[in-house]
Amino acid sequence: MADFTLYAETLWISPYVFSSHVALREKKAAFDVAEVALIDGANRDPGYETPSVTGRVPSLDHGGFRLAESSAIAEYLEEVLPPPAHRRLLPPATRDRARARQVMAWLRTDLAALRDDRSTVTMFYRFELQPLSGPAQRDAERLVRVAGQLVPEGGGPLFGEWTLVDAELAFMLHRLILNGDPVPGRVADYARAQWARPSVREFAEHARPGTVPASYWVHSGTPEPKVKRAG
Ligand SMILES: N[C@@H](CCC(=O)N[C@@H](CS)C(=O)NCC(=O)O)C(=O)O
Repeated sequence: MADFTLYAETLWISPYVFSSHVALREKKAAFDVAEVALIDGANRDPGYETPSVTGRVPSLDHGGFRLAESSAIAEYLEEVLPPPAHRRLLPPATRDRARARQVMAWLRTDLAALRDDRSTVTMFYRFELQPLSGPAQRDAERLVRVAGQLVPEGGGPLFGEWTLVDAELAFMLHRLILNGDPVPGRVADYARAQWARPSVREFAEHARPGTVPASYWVHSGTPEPKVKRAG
């Protein structure tokens, strides 16, 4: 039996499930995935909602202990599967670790217009999207500026060695890259290199339903992508 169960969602598009899935793989943890049909509101079923506390995915079961919130899950995994026996998720130096937490918190709370205009469903399903709105364009510029400030001159991970923030920042940048929105060379090279990492590929290439069910827009609260008019 696996040590952990990761509660995920059926479309494999959640950036937060992505973070926890990558973290478990990088730790080489033995884990199963249980898909929760957010598209049918199954996360509001008391059988899921009560033990997860918040009713969101991801949540993690570890021997009967249930934990949600992807950043809390990363911190928990770092403690129960500590380095050096298991790969580090956060940088070893105090100030680098603080900076990594800053970026991870920022990615979870800011850039709302960009997250609406280039929701993760547009990364994994094909839409003919309209150009970014003014606010989303400003978010994109801020994201690129922040990444440009943090990515080392010669490329490579932000803190010398790979950490989870590299996967999360690359995921955010791929909202633009996968939709053909411009990202300048050094930042794009960084994001593409991080996107090629096996733990990241596994999530990106995971099997998905062929189409997005209509119920997704009802239950997820995600606005339907603004597509170009035909003709
Ligand atoms: N801050 C949370 C966000 C989790 C979250 O928003 N998950 C979404 C899927 S991407 C969800 O469960 N939505 C269903 C709902 O809120 O009803 C984390 O980092 O884990």
